[in-house]
Amino acid sequence: MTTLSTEQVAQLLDVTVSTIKRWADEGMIACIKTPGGHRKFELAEVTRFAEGHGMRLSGGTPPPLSGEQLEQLQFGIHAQNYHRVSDLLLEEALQGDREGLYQLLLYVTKHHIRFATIADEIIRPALVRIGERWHQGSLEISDEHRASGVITEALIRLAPDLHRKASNGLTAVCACAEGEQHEIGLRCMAYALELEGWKVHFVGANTPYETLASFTKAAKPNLLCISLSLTRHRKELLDGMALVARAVRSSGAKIVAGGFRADTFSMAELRCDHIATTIEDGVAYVRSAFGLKPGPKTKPPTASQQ
Ligand code: B12
Repeated sequence: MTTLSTEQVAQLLDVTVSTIKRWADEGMIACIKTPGGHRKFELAEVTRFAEGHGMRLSGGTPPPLSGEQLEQLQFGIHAQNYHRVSDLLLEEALQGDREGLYQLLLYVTKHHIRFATIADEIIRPALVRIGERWHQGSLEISDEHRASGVITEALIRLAPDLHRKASNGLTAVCACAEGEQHEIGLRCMAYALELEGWKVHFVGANTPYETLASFTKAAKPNLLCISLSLTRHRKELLDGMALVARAVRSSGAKIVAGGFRADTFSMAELRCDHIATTIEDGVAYVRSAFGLKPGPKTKPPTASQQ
């Protein structure tokens, strides 16, 4: 059974905490009181109450999920228990449910969860588990392709719904290293930058080093973000990065590398200014390097939410 605090119910129904307390005290919405005197509400009861009173749970229309899954989603969001949300994303991705997956991500973003958190704590863990299952042989390559495909598609559909800050006048180029097809993490970084007001040239997967060098020379970005998950052609990668770095440095730009295996290199080897293991980390570096103001922080869960 999923229980919620008064604050969580207030957030969910988009009313004040004192309104919830009053409704509970008047018996309009059922709750139990803990020995410490705190009201606890069952999510199912809150959902029934909202339906009975023609109210919408905040975050718009919930995605098409079963009652139990919806409870799990709402609990996961309100308790900042994102692995629960990631489990649902994994299920939708494995079913290849494009619409369901998009609706799920849309619903999550409408609950003001930072995009970096969605990428690092919801999307990435789901794909890591897909990778593990594929590695163990319990998932076919076709299932893995379909799952990463629907996630990519959902992200592309989601982009116009994401709230962007006003332009900060800075430009970034985002590209995967030569031979590198893993581009979901890079796409997430590109969106995270756009939300901060950056103009982004998304060059995407498998960008030959020479092309990237000439592209950055012409685009004169302030930042180059490069993503690397494969390490098999190490020498080519390091030579390629040296070529790219020369082009990027000529315009005084910074280079940030990230990706599944990026931290197996040193910054000196990659000729970059920072190696990020998460989007959160990449965004924090970029903010500090370019003197940009941070956005509002996600509140840490209170003891009653854990
Ligand atoms: C989906 C996937 C694919 C898809 C990619 C589709 C696409 N459009 O991106 C496809 C099917 C193409 C694919 C192919 C292959 N894959 Co693959 N793939 C994966 C899988 C399951 C998920 C990757 C992913 O999208 N993760 C989600 C994103 C959000 O996470 P992420 O990439 O780690 O990014 C996060 C951070 O790293 C960071 N980040 C990433 N980039 C950047 C950039 C910047 C600037 C910043 C700041 C941060 C940042 O932020 C992100 C959010 O936290 C992983 C499993 C895993 N454990 O990761 C294997 C995995 C990466 N693949 C692997 C392999 C081996 C392959 C293949 C060689 C398989 C084969 N035999 O053909 C090919 C290689 C293709 C190629 N040339 O690149 C291995 C890599 C092992 C290694 N490095 O030693 C993994 C780990 C699977 C495994 N367990 O063995 N793959």
